[in-house]
Amino acid sequence: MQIGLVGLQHSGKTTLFNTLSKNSSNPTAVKEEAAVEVVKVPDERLNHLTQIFNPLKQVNATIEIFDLPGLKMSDDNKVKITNIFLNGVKNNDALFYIIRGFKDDTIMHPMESINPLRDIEFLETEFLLSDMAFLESRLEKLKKEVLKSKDEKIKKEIPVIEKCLFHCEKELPLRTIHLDENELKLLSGYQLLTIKQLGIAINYDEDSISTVDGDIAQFKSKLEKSNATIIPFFAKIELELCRMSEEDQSVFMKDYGINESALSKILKTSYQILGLHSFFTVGEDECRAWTIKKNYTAQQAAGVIHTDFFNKFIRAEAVHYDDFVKHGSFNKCKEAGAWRLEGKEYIVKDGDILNIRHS
Ligand SMILES: Nc1nc2c(ncn2[C@@H]2O[C@H](COP(=O)(O)OP(=O)(O)OP(=O)(O)O)[C@@H](O)[C@H]2O)c(=O)[nH]1
Ligand SMILES: [Mg+2]
Repeated sequence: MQIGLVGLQHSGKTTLFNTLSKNSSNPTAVKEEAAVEVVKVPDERLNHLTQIFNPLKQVNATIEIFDLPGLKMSDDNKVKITNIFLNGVKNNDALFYIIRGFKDDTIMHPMESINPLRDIEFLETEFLLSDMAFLESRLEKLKKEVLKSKDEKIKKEIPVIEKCLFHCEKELPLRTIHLDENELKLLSGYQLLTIKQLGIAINYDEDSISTVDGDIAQFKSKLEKSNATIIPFFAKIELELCRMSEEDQSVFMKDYGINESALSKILKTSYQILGLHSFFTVGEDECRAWTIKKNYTAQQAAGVIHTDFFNKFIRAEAVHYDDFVKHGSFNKCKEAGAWRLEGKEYIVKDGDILNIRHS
């Protein structure tokens, strides 16, 4: 899973990125290309399973986080969406707008004042215009090609592009359009921005902690049509805290009145907007968390572990984590009727512990 941090210049993307990667020394230098870091997804349930099974290793799920260079303004008050930027986010599954909420006169804001709602709406509009420009030029090209070529793919693509354009013309982002699997496949190679799932993270300073919740509630009601999740975070405070031990960190966060770290919020939101959840495998070698789509069947989940498990799937032995913790062992789960044998169509639940039987 790939997540891209995008936004106007100096909103705190790199500061956030450094807290996520627990790297407090990376200078927040201006870069032309995206920096990437593979982040372990913290998982209390997995930690607990590791304590019980005492395996050789614990393998957490991971997520790749991309720190994109800030978007600059052009002279006509538009944002410059460069090819470097588009290439940087091309394979991202979801984007997070990193929006400036902190006040600091020594750090310039490209629009010269602090107004998170304006910045969010500005990015939404600019990204939508970028998508429309792309779709329009693509459509024009396809309409020319279709006259010369008998390629069925071109014929199929035209109505999909038209459908997307029609949606954008209503000022709606492509993430809110319904596309079937074939339509999505046709669009998958393109550099569309609003088709990606969206989280919005607003970077506040210490002085705003007590008023943040009210702000966020207000933004949520104004941004309903964006279909995005909005979270506040405190990059500068957290960057200072990430040098401390985890214990000290949580004490200081409580002192500040911050009840959850930016990393935790970003990860939870990513799972939520991408419709993902986790299942576990356990054993003497390793205890491991796997990330899958919420609608995955047991056979598809088995395929995430190994393609052979998909092809040679017989059954999945399943116990839910909560049942396992309640009863204490697989044998006790069997006695209590909490141990199940599931077929390939079974929809895996968040927190299932699976053992795949295969031929
Ligand atoms: N006062 C204050 N400064 C902050 C906060 N968050 C980030 N900064 C500072 O703002 C400046 C820009 O932060 P960066 O994290 O580099 O911002 P960025 O979005 O990566 O910037 P670009 O990559 O140039 O777009 C740095 O000097 C940070 O130390 C904050 O919450 N409060
Ligand atoms: Mg940066």
